[in-house]
Amino acid sequence: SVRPYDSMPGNWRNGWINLYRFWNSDGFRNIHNLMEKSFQTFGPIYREKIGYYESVNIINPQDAAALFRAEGMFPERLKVQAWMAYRDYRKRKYGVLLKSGEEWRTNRLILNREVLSPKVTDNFVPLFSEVSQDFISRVYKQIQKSGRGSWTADLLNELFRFALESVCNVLYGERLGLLQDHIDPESQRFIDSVTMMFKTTSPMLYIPPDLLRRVNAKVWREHVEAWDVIFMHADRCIQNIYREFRLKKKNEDDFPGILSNLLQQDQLPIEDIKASVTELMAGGVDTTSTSLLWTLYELARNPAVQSQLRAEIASAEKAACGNLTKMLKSVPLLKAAIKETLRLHPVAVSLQRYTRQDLVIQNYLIPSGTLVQVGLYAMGRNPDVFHKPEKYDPERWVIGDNHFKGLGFGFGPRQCLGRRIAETEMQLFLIHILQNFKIETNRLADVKTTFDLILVPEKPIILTLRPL
Ligand code: HEM
Ligand code: 2DC
Repeated sequence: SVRPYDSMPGNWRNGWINLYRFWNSDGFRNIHNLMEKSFQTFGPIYREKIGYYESVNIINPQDAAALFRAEGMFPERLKVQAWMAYRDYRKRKYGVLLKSGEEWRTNRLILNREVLSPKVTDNFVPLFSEVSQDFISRVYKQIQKSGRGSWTADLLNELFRFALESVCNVLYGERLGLLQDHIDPESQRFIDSVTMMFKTTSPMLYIPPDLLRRVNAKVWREHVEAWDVIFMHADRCIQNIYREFRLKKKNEDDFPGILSNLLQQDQLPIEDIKASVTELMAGGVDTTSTSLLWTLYELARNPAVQSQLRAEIASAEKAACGNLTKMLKSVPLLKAAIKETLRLHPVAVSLQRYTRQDLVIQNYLIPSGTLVQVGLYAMGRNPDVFHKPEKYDPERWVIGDNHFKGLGFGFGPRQCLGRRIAETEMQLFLIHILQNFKIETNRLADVKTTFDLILVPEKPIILTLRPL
């Protein structure tokens, strides 16, 4: 028979004691490890309450499938209060990231057509390829400057610049020039602000932002300042395109960019378009760059995988006669490598949904309206789910049963809107890098992970790029 909700294991009876314990175990930067430990202690399902924040946590792919099967037409994930508080405070509209209900759905369906559908993503290929090639040229320049025949560096900020240049190229159909020697200080300020925005969000998951605002706390002020820079810079980019669009200055043959297409469609109010395009621009920086850094790091530690990928790319290039769009259809191992990176190093520590009906998982009754989290980081490292989880082995995605295991971008109608942008951008970057350089590192020991709202490397990763 089905077990009642209150018999579920876990520490959920006193949220305030738990918040205190959480604080003492550096929980704000450590959620991923605490979740992994809780699954070890309580098994594949546990209930938890930290401060006000109550959730049921699951780890099995089958259980995730049950959760998503019941998500309905208007799935909702955990609302990040700090992000909503900023927009309320500055009287700005929510974009698709923060909207809910019918309004979310109509906005999302219109955006899907220009951002996510296979029909448009082929248009992104030459744009990402062009930016990747500029990155490659920049690496060769740095190699020359070093005088050592190779370039050794912490590539994180370089990848931030690559990612912002890439996402702006597809959003606005324009280059910012971030891969030149001299970078516009405003763009660097945008990049730093996105990182700061994420960093200052995590404490506010547990302490209500409205309270922090009333006491004028430093994290709230820094958070507001970061979003102010993000919105100001995005507004400027959007205004430029809007002006050009009304003057019809664009060449008809070129892909005009996502923003122009949305304006052309004329199906969303301009304020809604601005809100979501700003989210796409901010969402396009730290996510793909961090995932690419982790991938380069894993490839440096696994030279055999690196050679395999290089061979796959070479034969795909030959078969496609250099046509990149065609080539992307015959690099299964490269795509598997990106999945494998997101298994060990997901951007999101968990996926969440509010249940909209009573649900039975692991034979426990979960009442409608409960926040259920899929422990993505814990799942990726669980030996019951993945054989030899510590091994970076892209091939595991090509063979075997992967039902509800590759959830790095979420699932269903509320999955990552930037998914195709991210995937295409990362695939092209890796193709160009692998065609030009050997990736090496001295750091063979595991680099740990820190939670700064998104999961990031705990310390700088130093890599060497050496021409083949
Ligand atoms: C949502 C992961 C890159 C924009 C999400 C979610 C995940 C995720 C897990 C929640 C999905 C769910 O609840 O089912 C990732 C990963 C990325 C990435 C792993 C790169 C490796 C991007 C990029 C953009 C972006 C490049 C923008 C260009 C968004 C937006 C949402 C979202 C707007 C909210 C969608 C909605 O609520 O309707 N992402 N993301 N992401 N992501 Fe990404
Ligand atoms: C963070 O407990 C941990 O893609 C919380 O590009 C639950 C939670 C809720 C929403 C998640 C967030 C976590 C991690 C970062 C995500 C976010 C939804 C979208 C966002 C996964 C897991 C991200 C990085 C977007 C950000 C877009 C932007 C404009 C800030």
